[in-house]
Amino acid sequence: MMNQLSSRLVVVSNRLPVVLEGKPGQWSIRPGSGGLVTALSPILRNRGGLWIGWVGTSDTIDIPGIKTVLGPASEASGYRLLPVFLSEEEVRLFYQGFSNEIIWPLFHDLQTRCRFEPDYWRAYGEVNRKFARVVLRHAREEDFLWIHDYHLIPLASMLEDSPKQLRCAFFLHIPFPPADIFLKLPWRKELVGALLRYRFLAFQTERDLRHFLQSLKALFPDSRAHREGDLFRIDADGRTLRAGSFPISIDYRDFDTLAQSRDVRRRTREIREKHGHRKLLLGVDRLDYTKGILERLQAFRRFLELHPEQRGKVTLVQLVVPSRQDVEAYRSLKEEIEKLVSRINGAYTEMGWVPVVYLYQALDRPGLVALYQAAEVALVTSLKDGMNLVAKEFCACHPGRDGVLVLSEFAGAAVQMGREALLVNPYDLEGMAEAIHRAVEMSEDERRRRMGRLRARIRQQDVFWWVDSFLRASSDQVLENFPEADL
Ligand code: GDG
Repeated sequence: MMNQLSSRLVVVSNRLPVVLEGKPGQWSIRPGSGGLVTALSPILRNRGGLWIGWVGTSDTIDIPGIKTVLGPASEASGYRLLPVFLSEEEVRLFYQGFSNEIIWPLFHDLQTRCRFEPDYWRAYGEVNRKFARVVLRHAREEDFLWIHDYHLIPLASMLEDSPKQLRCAFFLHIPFPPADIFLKLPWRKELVGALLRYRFLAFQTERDLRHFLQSLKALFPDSRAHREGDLFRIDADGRTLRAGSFPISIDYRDFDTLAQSRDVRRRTREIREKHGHRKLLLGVDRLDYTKGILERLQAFRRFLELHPEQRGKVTLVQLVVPSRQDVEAYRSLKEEIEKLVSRINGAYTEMGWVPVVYLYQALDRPGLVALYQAAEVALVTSLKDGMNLVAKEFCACHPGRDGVLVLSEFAGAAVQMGREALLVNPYDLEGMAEAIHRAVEMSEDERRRRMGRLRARIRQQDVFWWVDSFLRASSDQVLENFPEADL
């Protein structure tokens, strides 16, 4: 059996794991945060890997300047960061267009938000070809290529024309929709056909994988899929590949340790004091219509209507992190959220108590962890979500086991956390209002019991477990038939 990752790892994602700041001639770079970078960095360092991705700016004038600052950043991280440069037009058509106005809404079951523009599709192909050129320049045949997410679905097919035989695995971070939704996509066969060009496909949950298999069967009626242990073997369009589900997770220990640090405990106390030691409910989301922020605010209003005795005792803190501000749907969502917050506050504010505290900003990590810890209840009410890491982070930040998680049944996280969290249907406002009530009234015993179990599971199934299980399951498939002597 092939040793788990006996070859070099090449990660390809839409964005590099660094944040580029400044302007031509004055660039600076800071490392990105997040579990994925933390989990992959040691592997990339040990094997001298590569990470290929877009730098996040459409400034193509000062490419040499950007490359100059990436050099030291590569040295600091211990693996090479290789940039892909996109023009303004490519960002508009490929990133804002095909990725965020077609795949993103469609894969979250919101097909009415899609703009099926043929120009978007063409740009999607062209940019993937651009990524493919960078990959082909730097990757070697014996490498293990791990391609991430919906921006890069066609990448494996675009590497195929080259005489260099590259072997790729793919992980989809967002959900895969049911066939009756997916089949609305004008380029449905091309996209599923492109996924078949990978040797290994990974989804967040078994539900996503099954949805993919439904569309596969509809579009490639001769295809066959059958179970092989935890995986599926797929024979379709002249290819054989394997597919499985691998729920992504967080660096549990890092959050847990930070939550117990002196600085964060002090900040937690300060937050609680500022809110007069009332019960804090918390929402933390990127600005996105899939996160169900409006529905959550409506449910909170209904809770205040139905339970007048709770007024003045409970505060909802809603942190919204700016995101995709160049896409119209996101700008109007921000306005709608702000209007609804003002309406709720206008209706219920009393002297010394404001029901909704709305923060539109990104906090630093200790600030975020303190907020998680200060809150008694987290409201994760996505209309649909690949996983939702906020749900896991909230639990990791409660070493005292005293938090309650209200969780959408349509978040991937519900598969692992659904028994102990209070599951809700985010479209059912009254059901959510009742779940909020149950959460604020839950006895300490029950809270501790549920949170204790959630924490134990996330501790065990953390992001390192996720990377390890993905690589274990995929490396045999990806590197199959590869002559060992060449490794
Ligand atoms: C996609 C899928 C899937 C939030 N506010 C701040 C901050 N955050 C960080 C959180 C968390 C991350 O943002 C959000 O992750 P999610 O998983 O909730 O959502 P997406 O961004 O939509 O991610 C999702 C994920 O990919 C992984 O596969 O779970 O379903 O949609 O980590 O901590 N971080 C900081 N300040 C903030 O104010 N520093």
